[in-house]
Amino acid sequence: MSLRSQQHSLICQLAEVIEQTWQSHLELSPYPMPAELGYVEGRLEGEKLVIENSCYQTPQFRKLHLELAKVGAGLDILHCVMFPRSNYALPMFGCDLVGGRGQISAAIADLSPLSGDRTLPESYTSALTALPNGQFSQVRGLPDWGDIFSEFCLFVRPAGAEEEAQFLARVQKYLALHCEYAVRTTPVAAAQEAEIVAAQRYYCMKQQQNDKTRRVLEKAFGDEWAERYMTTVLFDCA
Ligand code: BLA
Repeated sequence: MSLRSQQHSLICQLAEVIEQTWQSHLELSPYPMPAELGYVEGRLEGEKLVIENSCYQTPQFRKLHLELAKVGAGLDILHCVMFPRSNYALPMFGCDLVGGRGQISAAIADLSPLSGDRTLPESYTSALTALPNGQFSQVRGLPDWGDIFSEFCLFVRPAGAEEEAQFLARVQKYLALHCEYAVRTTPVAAAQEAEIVAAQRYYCMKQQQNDKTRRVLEKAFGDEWAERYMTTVLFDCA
């Protein structure tokens, strides 16, 4: 990927970790992405916005999406979501890194529950509780729409290389735990699928309310394009 080498080092490292974890744990096949959305260029207040998408599917996940974006020289973004198929009762892994010019301002990662009662499976709760608590000097508060996230949601502004390394290590554990659980999981009965679909819809609807993401896309590509991109590429419903 050409963008990767130009981005903040935490973004490059996390992109590597995500792809390696997917490749080593899951059975990847290509995901049919509309050709015009795989690589996109726009202009944001005179600065170039470049977006590169890589997408896969597996028996358990209808879409694994890793997106890297760069706005001019100053804004680097990594966005990643693992959308489970509607017949797998799995949480939603999501991660967003936003920063540039040497500083990541927002580093967020979560395994978000998709069950009707909005709790994680017991094996997630016990594994995540057992992880060492990172030491982060700047923990950030979730926005109003953030009720989709779990109690294990990590949202920080990493201060320095040591905190960046801790963030990376923790996300790597989230990913490995999630992939290991996913491949052991058996599909649910058809009658349970509606609940999973509804929970994914709710998750996507909330994420679509992130005005910070929307504004970046609107400024570069216009309101209509931003709406289409947020609802069909970033957070499409099952
Ligand atoms: C924040 N996301 C942001 C910010 C920007 C973007 C500019 C503000 C950074 C800051 O407050 O320091 C922009 N993110 C983007 C763009 C894309 C993107 C343009 O992914 C894609 C092209 N967002 C996600 C996912 C999660 C997420 C999967 O895409 C979580 C799992 C969370 N991003 C998220 C949250 C904030 C954020 C919670 C902070 C929002 C706020 O404070 O209001």
